[in-house]
Amino acid sequence: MSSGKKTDSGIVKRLASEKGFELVGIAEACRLDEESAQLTEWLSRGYQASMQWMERNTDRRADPRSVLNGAKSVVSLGKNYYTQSQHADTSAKISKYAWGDDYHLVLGRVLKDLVAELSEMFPGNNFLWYCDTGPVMDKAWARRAGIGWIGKHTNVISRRIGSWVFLAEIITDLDLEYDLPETDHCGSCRACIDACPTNAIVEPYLLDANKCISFLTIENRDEAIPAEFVPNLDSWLFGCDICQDVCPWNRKFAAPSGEPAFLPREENLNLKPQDIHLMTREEFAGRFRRSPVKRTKYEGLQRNARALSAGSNSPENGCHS
Ligand code: B12
Ligand code: SF4
Ligand code: SF4
Repeated sequence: MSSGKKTDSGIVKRLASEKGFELVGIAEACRLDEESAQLTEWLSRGYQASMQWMERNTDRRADPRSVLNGAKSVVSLGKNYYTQSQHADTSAKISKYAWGDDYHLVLGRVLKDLVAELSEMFPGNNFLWYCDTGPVMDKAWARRAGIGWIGKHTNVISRRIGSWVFLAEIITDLDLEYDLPETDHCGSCRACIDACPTNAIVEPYLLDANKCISFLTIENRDEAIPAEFVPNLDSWLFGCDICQDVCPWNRKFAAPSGEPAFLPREENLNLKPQDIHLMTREEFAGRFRRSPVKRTKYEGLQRNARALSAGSNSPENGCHS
């Protein structure tokens, strides 16, 4: 436990909300005992698939004090990225988080400014920001800091704005007042589990990345999507939003983001696999400049488009020739 006089967290929260973060909460920087045991269990089951980077730095992931010596507080931040746009009916689908500019770039700029202002305000203290940019468990901190709970689909849901939010943190040795963790509000619902076309949510709160379309189309580096999943891609070309689309908390509480950089690039809402087949490397680089889609690389997007074309001709989709 920390000792001495705590700093009023209101100042930090006000500054973060002025910078556009809709959700701000603060947790004690301590060891994530329960969550790191769950991470170990998740890894031991092989649910990280080929994301070997998830196996590294587990000690640092477990304790922010190993990232910043003397850390006292973790400021958890949430940024809404929801927009009301829809894919065209026949479009190959890109998930919402990738419709506009890459959040690592957009939020990285804001976080850098925020940390600079905090450092000026509290010259004797240190501040480190993360936004899926290092060995930090973004969702665990969001729950502990009270900004949302981890739903059965394993994404963080805010009671106020749902789950279409990016998460970030500032780790600091400033001793701030802490918030209470958020409690679970999934209840008996299992809409996400039932809607997942590949049964990737193997148990409530437990996701097997090997089966998740988001992994298969983004992080996966294999030359082909495994045949068993091809008929079930449900037109997803990059990422997947199904488990969040069906969540009652999003249906009721999602509200448009005020961040113009997250608005969809028009062409991302109406793409055909044929457009991808015909796309050159140069066109790919130009079209997806500053976009998260770059993560899967040219080869990955081509592979995904091939799988969608193959899937639309598979027997499961009614083509019994
Ligand atoms: C690896 C990763 C992935 C992997 C694995 C996903 C996963 N569930 O872990 C893949 C590639 C599949 C993925 C997909 C997506 N991701 Co991702 N991903 C991450 C990353 C880098 C690490 C997550 C992690 O630590 N996983 C390890 C396991 C152990 O954690 P977990 O599933 O969250 O498990 C927790 C609980 O479920 C629970 N738990 C685990 N096991 C058990 C067992 C029992 C019995 C119980 C009760 C509880 C329990 O405890 C765990 C620890 O708290 C984070 C960024 C970061 N640095 O944190 C982004 C992050 C989670 N991703 C994000 C996003 C946006 C997505 C996608 C929506 C993108 C898309 N549209 O395609 C999808 C969502 C898919 C889904 N249903 O989760 C956001 C989520 C924002 C939010 N509101 O929660 C994050 C936080 C990035 C960010 N900074 O904004 N992602
Ligand atoms: S992102 Fe898609 S494939 Fe992954 S768990 Fe959610 S619904 Fe299933
Ligand atoms: S769909 Fe239902 S079970 Fe799944 S995360 Fe949302 S509220 Fe929880």
